[in-house]
Amino acid sequence: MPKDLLTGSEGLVGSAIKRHSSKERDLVCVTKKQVDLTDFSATVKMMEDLRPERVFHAAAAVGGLGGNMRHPGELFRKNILINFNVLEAARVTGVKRVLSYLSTCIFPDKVEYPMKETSLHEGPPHPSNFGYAHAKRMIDIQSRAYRMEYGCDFITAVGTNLFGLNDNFNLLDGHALPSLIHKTYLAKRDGKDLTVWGSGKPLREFVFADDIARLSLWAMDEYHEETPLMFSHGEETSIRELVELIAKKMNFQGKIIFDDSKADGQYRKPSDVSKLKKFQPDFKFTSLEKAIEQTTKWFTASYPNIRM
Ligand code: GFB
Repeated sequence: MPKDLLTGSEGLVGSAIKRHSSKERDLVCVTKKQVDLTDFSATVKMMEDLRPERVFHAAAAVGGLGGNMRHPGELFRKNILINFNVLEAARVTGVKRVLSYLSTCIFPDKVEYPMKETSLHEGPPHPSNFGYAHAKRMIDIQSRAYRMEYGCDFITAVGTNLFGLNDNFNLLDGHALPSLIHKTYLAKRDGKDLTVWGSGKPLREFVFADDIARLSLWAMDEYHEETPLMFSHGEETSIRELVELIAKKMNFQGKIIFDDSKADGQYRKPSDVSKLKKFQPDFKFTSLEKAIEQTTKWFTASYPNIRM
């Protein structure tokens, strides 16, 4: 049976790919406890031992707004090493296909909206994402440079604000949606107010990780272009609307406070989804309400055995 390798299999996107992987393929999952992807010799040895035909590269060092602002150096260093090592080890061991993940937060802060895949390098990213964004942009450069010189059929997909099961629910370093689910759970349990960072005005495209997994399996089979592909429905939701939806789904009746002393980060980063629609006109994204319902139910049932 043809073998696929999945990096980051315990993470948000990786665990979703595992849930959706096809029975016709042998999906081998490696976790950071098994292989240190920041170490090239360990990475290439793993690829030589496994000899996968294709790699879903979902491993990354990720922070939300808080984490990114506090650790620009660490996020740059770890992601540059992980990404270079995985793509170079894949190349030298003859892996046919690598699908890697970019993110809308790495796009230029001042760019024509909605953002097109081709505008990735047309200006600096928002300062809050400085280290992470520059490291992640190099996946696009490495994938395209390897395609030019070595004919590597490596592709990249752009995630927006992804969420779902097995997310990082850390209250300081997590992304907005999982951190807010965690905060709402604690505020309800302890009868406290729910404090939200910033004004609540920023807009984000929240996409369910299971939808990214389904699109990833399709792209690995069918997408062969050098330019990244936006994996999003293109619908924006304000942080305020998000919090109200989470509170409703978790039946939180307490007070919701917006703490203006905390950063808003980028105001919005809408993605142009016309290219995905051309390839996948009938793809149905999970509704935000249904996805949040599944995620909050999973969180409440799993707590405290969650990543936090
Ligand atoms: O997902 P997030 O942390 O990062 O969203 P970005 C930040 C937005 O949510 C800001 C508001 O407007 C915050 O003010 N927010 C409100 C909160 N309450 C909270 C909270 O409790 N925690 C957090 N984290 N935010 C991310 C990048 O940028 O975009 C990631 O940091 C990733 O690396 C992701 O690429 C796609 O959306 O600003």
